[in-house]
Amino acid sequence: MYIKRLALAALLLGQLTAAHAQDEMWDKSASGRQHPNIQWFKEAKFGLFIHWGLYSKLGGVWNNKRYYGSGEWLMNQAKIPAATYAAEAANFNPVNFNAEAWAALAKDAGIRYMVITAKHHEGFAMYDSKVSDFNIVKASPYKKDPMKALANATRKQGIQFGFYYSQFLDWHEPNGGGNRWDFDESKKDYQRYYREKSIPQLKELMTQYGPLGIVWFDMPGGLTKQQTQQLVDSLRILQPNSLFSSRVGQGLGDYRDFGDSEVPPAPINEVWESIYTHNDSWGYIEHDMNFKSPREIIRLLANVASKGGNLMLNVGPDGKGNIPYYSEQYLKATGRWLAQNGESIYATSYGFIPAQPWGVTTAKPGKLYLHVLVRPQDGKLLLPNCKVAVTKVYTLIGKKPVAFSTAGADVIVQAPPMEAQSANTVLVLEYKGATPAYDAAAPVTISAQVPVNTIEAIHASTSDSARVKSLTYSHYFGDWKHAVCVTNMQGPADSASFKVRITEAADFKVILEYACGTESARQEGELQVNGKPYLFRTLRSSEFDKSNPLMFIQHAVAITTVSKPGVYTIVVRPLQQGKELFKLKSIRLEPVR
Ligand code: H79
Repeated sequence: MYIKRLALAALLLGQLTAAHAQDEMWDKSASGRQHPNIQWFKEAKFGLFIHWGLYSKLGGVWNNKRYYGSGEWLMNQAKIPAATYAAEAANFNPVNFNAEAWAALAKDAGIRYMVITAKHHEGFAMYDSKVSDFNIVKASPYKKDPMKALANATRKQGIQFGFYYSQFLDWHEPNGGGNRWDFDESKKDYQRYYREKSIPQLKELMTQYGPLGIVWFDMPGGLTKQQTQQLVDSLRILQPNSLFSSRVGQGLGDYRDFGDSEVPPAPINEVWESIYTHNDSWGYIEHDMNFKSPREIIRLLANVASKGGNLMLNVGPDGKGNIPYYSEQYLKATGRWLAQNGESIYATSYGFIPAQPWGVTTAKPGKLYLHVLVRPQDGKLLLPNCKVAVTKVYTLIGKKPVAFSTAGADVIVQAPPMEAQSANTVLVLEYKGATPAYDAAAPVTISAQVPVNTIEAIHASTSDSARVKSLTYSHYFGDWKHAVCVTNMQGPADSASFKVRITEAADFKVILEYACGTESARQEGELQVNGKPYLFRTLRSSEFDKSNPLMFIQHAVAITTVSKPGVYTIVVRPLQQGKELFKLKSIRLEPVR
């Protein structure tokens, strides 16, 4: 028993520190299996995540001290005793909560599914639970069940409704995961927690709130694969149509979630979701005003869709039940864009043309949507290796015809004049015949008609010990960031090489974007453009430490003259054997003016 518990504790520790590495929760062999009700989710593309709990009332402040980062982690950050924290429920009275208004906002924003926290790690149930009195009806002066009203109002708007439920972490309960400041880790009985609170509450949520589109699990722990399977099976019978998020653990979810605030670097032919929050916290923080602009949201949505996924964007209503002003305004602005351009997002898959200097693509049968994010100076949008019979091209808004031509395997679309500050101007290309496969190995297009071309690390072919890796680090507490980099280049044989297609003769300034710690700094490296060497010495930016920003320097290292268009190879490597040269995030090529 003791040994078993030790093993469990080790497992739990492992899961806590690696929790943001969501890859470990997704069993890739599961991608062949499909939930019978997955279709709506594949088509939905845009979800609204809502973090709302007792932490929303505290707003990131405890004992007059302000905390930054994930506000829903306040109890943990400030190590607030469970009893003291629980007493705060008496001050939680979200009198401004208006289910109809929230659902109407979601509708206006073009949202197709909503997931709200029924219970987060703090352990407080935001609904009428018979399983634990630590809930909004019993423990707060509000006394009503907001989830009932919200489930109904949301469905009335034709939006799928789901619950987030933290199935393992519960800082209120002696046997729940995570609270070691009040409760002795060695005395915890996780099985008992699942048996007495987690599973019974999940059953309440799955039987008393109508059909749920999703049960969004988070942070698995304390269960073997077999036990997780039993948990899933016992819940499945209650609602066979509900989708379970991959964070149920052990590869048993119905679709794949990436890490918090993570988008995969290239299209993935699976059902998946990226989750982002509107500012720097999931739960409301009164001093967090760092909201993403409508343009940022629209571009994030297009980027996620161009890789075949859904975006679920989070907002954190406050303790009175108000959605932050900027969240409301910017969601509505996103909705106005979607009302005109939704055809290029909803029910699409990733486009067969990889990301270009001008933007990204999404697709439906017979249609390719060109999301123009940067209009090239000459307006020419290159669709390289676009082996389809194009029948017409037109603007999505207004259906105005757009000129195009073919040149060998390429199609060139002549972009109309665009509003200078356009978030995303969409053109539609219709074609006949089979849809070509996405070519992940295609050369990266470099154009002299845009201010900057970025060659991301994902496109590197590496040799010897060099590796392409996704690095995870954070800004504020729990405010995760992800960067795909070429790592482990330690000697001349460890190279990263990139195939590029440069479309015009021009001089380019070459800028290496990398992170470099003290030990890596002041080493010599070599950049080659079609064999021509350019030398540089690394500059220190910052060490890699997962709880601090990873700072990337943009180090201009050379001018290179490209005398004719064509396919070129760019290689980066250390000149001598030594420490890792740097973590290379991208190579930027700026046409010289
Ligand atoms: O609900 C939001 C987060 O609160 C939740 N997922 C999103 C949707 C989440 N729970 N845990 N995590 C995300 C990852 C936790 C990472 C941790 Fe840590 C690393 C916990 C302890 C070490 C970050 C760093 C938080 C504390 C220190």
